[in-house]
Amino acid sequence: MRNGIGRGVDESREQDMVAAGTSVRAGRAAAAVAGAAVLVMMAGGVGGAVGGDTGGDTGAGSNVGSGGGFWSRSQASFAPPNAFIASSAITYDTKRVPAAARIEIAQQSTGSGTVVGARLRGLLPSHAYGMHVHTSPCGADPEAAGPHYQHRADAQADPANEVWLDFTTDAKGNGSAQARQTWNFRAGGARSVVIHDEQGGAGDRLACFTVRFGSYTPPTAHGPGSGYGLYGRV
Ligand SMILES: [Cu+2]
Repeated sequence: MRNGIGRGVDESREQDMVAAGTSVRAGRAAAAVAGAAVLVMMAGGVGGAVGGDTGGDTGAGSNVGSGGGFWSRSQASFAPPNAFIASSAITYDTKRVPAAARIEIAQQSTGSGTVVGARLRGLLPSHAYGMHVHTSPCGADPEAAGPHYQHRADAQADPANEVWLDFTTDAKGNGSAQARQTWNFRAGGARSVVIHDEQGGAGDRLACFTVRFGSYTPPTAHGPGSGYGLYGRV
């Protein structure tokens, strides 16, 4: 990634990745991580830049860089709550979120904030869906996911204080969304995304995907980003 001066976020991210022992190639590198999890580097933000399909039905990968940045990508196919093979993605309404529709959520967190991206396939064509980050993991009961994650608890329910990922599918039933915030998630505070039957922050819950969103940890006194480079103090 050849970013000019002034692209400090990307630069520090790359530094994190190198320091963590992961090779980076133009934002499309997929590196196998222990435990068959897959970490995908995304260039220039999430959303449309999410890398290739890793092939599995369900997959998740994440990484905490030594500079405190956090990456994750999770994907799954939707299944009803009573499916023989349980999924981390549950559909409560198979008419509007068909079983086997796919979802992928990517997150990037740095000292500058958080970007959450979503890609979906196999939904109703040309259909408006609402979607947000919620506080709790999904369950058989749509309410299990709890309320919207809020940056300032009990504050305004709007896209600045929450993570809204409303999207409208194309003619093939595919959709994508991205939300960019200047803040980061509290550790363990954001655990799912819920798809709703309408946009704008309300609506019945059609489906849910359990995602372990990460938080940002500022660099410690001796980590890279605090004056120490790969070859010593810089
Ligand atoms: Cu919601």
